[in-house]
Amino acid sequence: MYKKKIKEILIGTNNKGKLREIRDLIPKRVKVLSLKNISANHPKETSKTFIGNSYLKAKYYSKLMNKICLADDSGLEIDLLNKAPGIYSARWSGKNKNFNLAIKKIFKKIQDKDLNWKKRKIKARFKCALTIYGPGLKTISVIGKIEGTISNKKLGNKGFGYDPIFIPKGKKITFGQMEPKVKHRIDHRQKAFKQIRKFF
Ligand code: ITT
Repeated sequence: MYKKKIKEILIGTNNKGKLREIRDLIPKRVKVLSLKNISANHPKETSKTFIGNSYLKAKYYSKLMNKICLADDSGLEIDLLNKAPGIYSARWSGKNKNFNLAIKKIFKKIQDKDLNWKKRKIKARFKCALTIYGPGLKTISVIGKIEGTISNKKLGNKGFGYDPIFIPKGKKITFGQMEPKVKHRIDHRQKAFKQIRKFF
């Protein structure tokens, strides 16, 4: 446990969707800084795990800005695809971060494995690793996940990334069709954040 509560934090992400969601999770009394207007190079995500990559990003941006930093590494695991895209979830969208393309790639790979997939439940989960790294602080890393299935078509335009094809367990609609506040009450990021909320 930290002796002092964190009063100011840099969110080490270039993903606007994540930034919006993390901002919503952090108590309003905490000053949130972002990488907006900072033209920094991105660190290479060389780890094979979500935790490893969240650690590497938090350390990189913390050292760059000399601030306490919270970084997120997340992604979608599809069991039929041996947990792909997993840590490569962002990379599947290419240089232009085109998630229509990434989703098409997912549908194609699932189709290649099973022609009847639209009649089956394709199990998947979102995972989110969060790391807090900062000068004079003990580094903390946590992980949260939410189980679900892959929708057989893209549905909804709320959220970001793979939200239009992920149906959380026990629900009938995709994250893309859900009101953000409903998604944020149950998702992987919220489950990870719950474990570090006490530091704020
Ligand atoms: P930073 O590294 O700068 O944070 P990034 O987008 O490259 O941004 P990741 O390497 O962690 O981040 O990639 C995770 C990808 O997984 C991200 O681009 C999303 O498309 C997807 N993803 C993660 N959480 C998601 C969520 O809640 N809803 C939809 N897609 C999500």
